Amino acid sequence: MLGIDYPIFQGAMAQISREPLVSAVSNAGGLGILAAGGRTTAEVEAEIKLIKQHTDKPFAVNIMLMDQNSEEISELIIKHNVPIVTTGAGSPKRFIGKWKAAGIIVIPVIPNVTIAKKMEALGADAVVAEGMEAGGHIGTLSSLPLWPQVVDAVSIPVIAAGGIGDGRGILAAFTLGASGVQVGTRFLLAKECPVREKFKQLILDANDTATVVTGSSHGAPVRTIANALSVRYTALEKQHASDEELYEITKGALKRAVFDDDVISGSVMAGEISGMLNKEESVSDMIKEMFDEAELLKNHLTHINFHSSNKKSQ
Ligand code: TUI
Repeated sequence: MLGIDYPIFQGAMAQISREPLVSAVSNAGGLGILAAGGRTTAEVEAEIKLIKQHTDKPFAVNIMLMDQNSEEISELIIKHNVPIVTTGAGSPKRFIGKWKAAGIIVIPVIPNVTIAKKMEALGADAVVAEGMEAGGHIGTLSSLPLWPQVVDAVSIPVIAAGGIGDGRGILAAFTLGASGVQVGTRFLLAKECPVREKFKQLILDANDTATVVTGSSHGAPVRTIANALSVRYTALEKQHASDEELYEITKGALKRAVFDDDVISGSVMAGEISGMLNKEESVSDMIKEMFDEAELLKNHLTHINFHSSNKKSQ
């Protein structure tokens, strides 16, 4: 359906998923996705042109629907014949008609069954079902119960996201009925990923409990690596601080972490799988390693006999 070699999307990470990460993933046979979130329309246009210079393989643009310029970005996608669009943090209802008319494949990211069904009814070609193990802005359901419930509820393909970082995760997702996977956090450790060294080091150093969710009291939960910013934010939430006070400390926080090496008062968005990730490598090595592992594991699983323990006890 998408013309890619491996059934893997590189999750759109705001500020981070840009050239060269996007073209590296597409050139390696996955689907590179440019994150338009938090960027000006002119910047996104320049990135699309740059990606086209670096790859002739399919790539996608992700629209963060809470952004002010999402209407402009929606037009840009048509203007530049971007073949695939993914959406996050809202409903793409107002754009789907014109994208479909232009022959664009539309794949919304969704956090639950109700929204998945709504997207299917609107004409979405597939959905990315993202569990709250993921980094960044999240829903409330975990991947293990979310994926099969979405698979059962819709007839379009489901791409599993949230908590996948190796071949075991890929096989688990396919076992639960997914047709593909979306991986974000592991790509933070790609050599081609433009985040600064301290950000990468925080992911390398993270253990299983290193991430925290803030913002739930305001209906906008975000998962990050715990740091001074998250501690401060949580304390303010407990004191029922105003939206203005909370906004004041998070303003520009993602850019501070990604580009200024400020991982203390910056927002280090990353998923729960951070604790398992321990090496920096090229995008192509990463993708090959994950699918080699999934293939090996798939063959190994055929040797398991789930009935053998019953037989022994009879
Ligand atoms: O969008 C994401 N993850 C993100 S966006 C982002 S940018 C950001 N920057 C600064 C502060 C906060 C965020 C970082 N991470 N994931 C996809 C996703 N979409 N998760 C949840 C949803 C979602 C939620 C509600 C999708 C649809 C929806 O409602 C649709 C409807 O019909 O109401």
